[in-house]
Amino acid sequence: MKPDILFHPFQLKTLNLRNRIVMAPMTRSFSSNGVPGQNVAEYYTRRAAGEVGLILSEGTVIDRPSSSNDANVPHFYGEEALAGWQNVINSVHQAGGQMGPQIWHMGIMDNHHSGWTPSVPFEGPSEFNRPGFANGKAMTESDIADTIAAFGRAAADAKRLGFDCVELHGAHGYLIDQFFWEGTNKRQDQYGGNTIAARTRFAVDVIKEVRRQVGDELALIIRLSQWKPADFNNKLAKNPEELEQWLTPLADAGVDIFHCSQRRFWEAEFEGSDLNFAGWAKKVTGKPTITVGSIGLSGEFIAGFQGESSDPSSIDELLRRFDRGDFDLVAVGRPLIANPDWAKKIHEGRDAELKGFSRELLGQLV
Ligand code: FNR
Ligand code: 8K6
Repeated sequence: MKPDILFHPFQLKTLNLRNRIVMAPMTRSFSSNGVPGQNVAEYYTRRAAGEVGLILSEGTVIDRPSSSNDANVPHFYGEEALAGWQNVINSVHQAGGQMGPQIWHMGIMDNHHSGWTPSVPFEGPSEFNRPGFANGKAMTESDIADTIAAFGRAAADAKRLGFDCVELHGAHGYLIDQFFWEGTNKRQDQYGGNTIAARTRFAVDVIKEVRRQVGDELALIIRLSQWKPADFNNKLAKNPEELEQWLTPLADAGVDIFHCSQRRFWEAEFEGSDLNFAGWAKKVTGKPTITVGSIGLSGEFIAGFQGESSDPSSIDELLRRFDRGDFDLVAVGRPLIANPDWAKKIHEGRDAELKGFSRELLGQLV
C-alpha cells in the first residue's frame, strides 16, 4: 500500500488539513521564562513547510500554581508569551500549516512533586505512590474552579490568536489524567467517585468551559492515554465497556477528536480484536481519532528513547489500519524531531533520505 492514502484532506469545523499527518506534541524547553521566541517559531514553521497537516505544540502551561516549574516550558498566558505564540501561528500559517496549542497543567508531576493534585495520599499501584510524591496539595473546590477557568482562558486566547484548534493534555499522568485514576483521585465530592465515569467530572467541566469560551466551531482535541510513565502495565480502562464509560461523557461535553496516546500503534488494546486504542476510541464514540506511537521507527528505537535508525517499515501496518478506517489522523513524534520534512519525504517516496532520531537532537531545535 502506498502512503498516498494519508495525503488526502481532512475537514472538521475549523480544521482544513491538507493531509492526515499530525506533529505529536513534544516538550522542548527552549522558551526562556515561558516565552516562545523566534527560534521556536522557526522550528514549527519548518514542519509546516515540510508538509505536516496539523502541528500540535509542545505542552504549554495554563495560568495556575504548579502548572509547571520548568522555566523553559512555554506559558500560554501573559502578554509576552502570548505575543510569542502570535508570532508562531502567523509564521506557521504563512508556510501553509495549521496548528493548535496543547494546553497543560502538570499537577503533582512538576519537578518537585509538590504541586496540585486531586487528593493525597495516593493509593494503589501507581507511579505516584512514592515517598517523593507525598508533598502534593489536594485541590480545594475553589482551586478546581480556578483551574477550569484558566483552561477556558487559554482556549479563548488560542482562538483569539488565530490557532486552528486546541488540544487538552489529558494524558500521561498529568493533572487532568490524575483525576481519571482511582489511585490518584480519592475525592469523595463531585470530582471523585468509585467509577471511571464519576472521575471524568473534572475533564467534563474543563471541556464545557472551553466550549463556553470558544463556541462550537473551534475543533477541540483531547489527548488521553491508558498508561502513565513507570506504570505501563496498569491500564485505565480494562475493557471496552469501561472505555465507553470514560470517553462518552467527554464526547458529550464537546470533544471533537480523541488523540489516543500509545507507545506502539500496532498493539491491540483489548483481547479478541487487533484494534488499537484509537481504533477502540473511534468505535465506542463514533468520533474521529488520532493514533500515535513508534510510526516509522525500528529496532531498539521503538517505544524507547534509544536507537539510531529510522525505518518506515511499520508504515505498511499503519496504512493497512488507516485504510480499514481504524483512525483518521496519524501523529508522528521523534521522526519529526529528526526530520522537519518527514511528511514531505514520505509523500515523495524519499524514505531513504530520512535521518534517525537520537537523544542528542533534543539539545537543539533542528
Ligand atoms: C513527548 N511526548 C509528549 N506528549 C504530550 O502529550 N505532551 C508533551 O509535551 C510531550 N512531550 C514529549 C517530549 C519528547 C522529547 C518526546 C520524545 C515525547 C510524547 C509524544 O507526543 C509521542 O506520543 C511519543 O513521542 C510517541 O510518538 P513517537 O515519538 O513514537 O512518534
Ligand atoms: C531534554 C531531556 C528530554 C528527555 C526526553 C524525554 C521526554 C519525556 C516525554 C515523556 C512523554 C512520554 C513519552 C512517550 C513515549 C514514547 C515512547 C517511549
